[in-house]
Parts: sequence; C-alpha cells; structure tokens
Amino acid sequence: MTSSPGTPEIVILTGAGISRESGLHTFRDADGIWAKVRIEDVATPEAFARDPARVHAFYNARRRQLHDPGIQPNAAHLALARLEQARPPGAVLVITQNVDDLHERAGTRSLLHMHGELRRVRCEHCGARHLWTDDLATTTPCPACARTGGMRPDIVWFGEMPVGLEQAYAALARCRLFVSIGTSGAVYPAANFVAEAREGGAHTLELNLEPSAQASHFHEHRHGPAATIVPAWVEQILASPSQNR
Ligand code: BV8
Repeated sequence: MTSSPGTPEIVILTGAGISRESGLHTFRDADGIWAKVRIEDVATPEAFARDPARVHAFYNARRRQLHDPGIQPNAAHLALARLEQARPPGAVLVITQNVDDLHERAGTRSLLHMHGELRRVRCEHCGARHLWTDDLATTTPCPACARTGGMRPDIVWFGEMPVGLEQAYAALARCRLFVSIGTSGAVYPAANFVAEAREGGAHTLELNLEPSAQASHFHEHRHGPAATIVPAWVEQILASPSQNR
C-alpha cells in the first residue's frame, strides 16, 4: 500500500473491468477467470491447504502475465493518476480490488490494494512480506526465516480479511464523491462501499460497462468501456474542480 496524508475528497473503487482493456481478464464476465477455474479450487485458504501446488500454478501464471510487455496501464489508469496529480496531496484515494500493478505503473500514489498484490508474497511461518517477481513453489524458502512450505501469494482469499478496511471506511465516511469503476459489485465488503459513502453524504457515481449488482445505490451512472468513459469523466472534473462531479 502507498500511503497519503489528509482526508480524501474523492474515493475511487476499482475492479477488474478497469484492467480489461489492458489485456487482463475480469472474473465474472463470460470469458472471465471464474468461468475457467473454480474459486473453491484456487482462491480460498482451504484450497491452499489442500493443494498448494495448484494454487501456486494459478497465481504464478497471473504474476508472469504482468511481465508481458503487452500488458500496460490503459487510458483509464492514466486518467486517474492525472486526477490525483492535479489535486492537493491526499485529496484522491484509489481503493482497488485488483491484484495487478497497473495503477502504480500509471503513476497513482495514494492507493490501497484491498485484496492484496500479485507482486507480493508472505511467509505463513514468520509473517514476513516480500516483493516477488518469480514463481513460487512449495519448496521456496522464505528469504527472512529460511523455512519452506509457508510461502504464499499476498492475496486476500475468500473468507480472509481484506487489507486496510479501517482506512477505507474512514475515507468513505468523509469523502464528497465516491466513484466505482469496472466492478460487478458481487464481492463484499467492497460491494457495500457505495452504501457507506452515500450514508456519509457523498455523491456516488458508477462508471462501468453495464449496470452492476449495486447500481440502484448510485446517484449517477455512465456506461461504456473504462478507457473511454474514465478519461472523459476526469476531463470534466478537471474543468470544473469545485463541483467534484
Ligand atoms: C470477508 C482473489 C470478512 C484475488 C478475490 C454472502 C453474502 C455476503 C458476503 C458473503 C457471503 N458469503 C461469503 C461472503 C463474503 C465474501 C463474498 O463477498 N463472497 C461473495 C462471492 C458473496 N467476501 C470475502 O470473503 C471477503 N472477506 O468478507 O472478510 C469480513 C470483512 C469485512 C467485515 C467483516 C468481515 C474477501 C474477498 C476477497 C476475494 N478475493 N479474489 C485474485 O485472485 O485476484 S475476489 C475477486 O472478485 C477479485 O479478486 C476481485 O477483486 C473481486 C471483485 O471482482 P470485480 O473486480 O468486480 O470483477 P468482476 O469480474 O466481478 O466484474 C468486472 C466488471 O467490470 C463487470 O461489471 C463488467 O461489466 C465490467 N467490465 C468489463 N469490461 C469492462 C468493464 N467495465 C468497464 N470497462 C471495461 N472494458
């Protein structure tokens, strides 16, 4: 997580849809990841306990994909970084459910990876976290404690506690504008963020290819591909900064 000072005026939640036009698959679309593998086989602590080699293979393939030169931030990631740079430090917070690193590569600094990061691993024996670009195996020793068998992707699996919820809820309670981009609204607690922000008095905007499962909670919607509608929205905000919408 990259930290930032101050209370954000704008909180932006992103999901897999923002990275689709960069070449990464979403989860729940017809060609999505969960159409090919079952959550119960790769994205729960029970799956890892039962068959760690299979879980490593799933995340190794996705980590390797991030090194593909064809996978780059798209116009939506870049527009969000531009918005942050145009505002005072800490005024914009991006909370992402994505485990890719495309927001960082686009230049976003105030960023919370609530479901973890593909490029980080941690040791279940000693708790140490490490930046990691290679494959992981059941025989990989922890660089901190040297024990094997405990290294796992630093990913929040189903049934595990998301990262940084205290910071997220504090920001949602105080922000003036909440924007959700490219997420189906199917996974909690992120799916509840719009209701939290609205209760705190924020204006709420959904930017997605289609109405999400949470669409009825938003004040305003714009539908279309993220690489088109996000830059258009950012241009509008930057042209009239006092309105925040
Ligand atoms: C927790 C691993 C306790 C990372 C992921 C019953 C009711 C309510 C809740 C639960 C329940 N049973 C269980 C739960 C809790 C559970 C949950 O929500 N389950 C769901 C399935 C019901 N949640 C948890 O277990 C979480 N932990 O609850 O802890 C707690 C917490 C707080 C307070 C008290 C207790 C942990 C969840 C972590 C899950 N980890 N995966 C990985 O391998 O990558 S989730 C997985 O889904 C992804 O990681 C991703 O982060 C997440 C969300 O998916 P999206 O990003 O929304 O992607 P999706 O494909 O669904 O949608 C894409 C959207 O983009 C679509 O709308 C599409 O139209 C759009 N789109 C497509 N192309 C474009 C586009 N939009 C714009 N432009 C485009 N080009």
